[in-house]
Amino acid sequence: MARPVIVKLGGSVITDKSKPFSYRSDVVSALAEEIASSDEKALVVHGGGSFGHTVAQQQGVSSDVAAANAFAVSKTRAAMSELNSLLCKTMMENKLYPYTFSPFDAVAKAGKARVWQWLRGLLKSGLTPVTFGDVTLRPAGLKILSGDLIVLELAKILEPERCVFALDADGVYEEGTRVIIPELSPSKIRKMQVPRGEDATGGMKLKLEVAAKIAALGPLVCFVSGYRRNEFSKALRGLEFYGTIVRS
Ligand code: IP8
Repeated sequence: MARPVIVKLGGSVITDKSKPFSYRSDVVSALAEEIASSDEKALVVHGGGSFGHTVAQQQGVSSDVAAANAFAVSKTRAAMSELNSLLCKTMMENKLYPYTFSPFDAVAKAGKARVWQWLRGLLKSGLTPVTFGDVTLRPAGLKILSGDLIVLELAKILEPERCVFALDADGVYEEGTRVIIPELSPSKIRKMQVPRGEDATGGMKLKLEVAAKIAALGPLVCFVSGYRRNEFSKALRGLEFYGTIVRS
């Protein structure tokens, strides 16, 4: 089997972050259609958008701050499950057959070789493994694990061909401008000053840190607009696209 592609569908692409619980079925539909019509074996990780992040903020839980009580954890996870089931429904309408797995940390503990074999089996069966940012138990309590970090963990296990991040921007911009940086290296990223953003996780700063680590392992990382389906499709298929590519 060819090496898979990991696709991260950003929360601000698949939802409208300015309105709580607003799912963008038209955008997800277009992206799902592109994945289904490509020959790529894709795994999908999605973010929290106006579902997970809205509740996380209300409940005061983040990737730094542990949940104060069990209610906050269940409430945040319920919002993520709700978004996940909407996304899975849209995928199926576009002939993409999702297999959601969660929580990621339990899976990861099964060991790299077994997870690789398991995910490969799902892909071979024509399924699209799907997972999402979650609330996970860490030594310091129940905190949010961003979908971006899940992409990194999956990249370590699967050694994908590339990781494609569908964003609500055209790629990575030169500081303070709308000028796209076509190519970045891990060392260039380490020298960049990027604000953290207001998410319960790490925003663009975290995405770039993750991209630098993935590219250092070998796979290419593509940052592309999730609203430009043709550019997304090209990035997915390994063709030249409008956006930012990260390679070491
Ligand atoms: O949007 C956040 O995932 P991300 C997940 O990928 C939750 O950072 C639970 C808000």
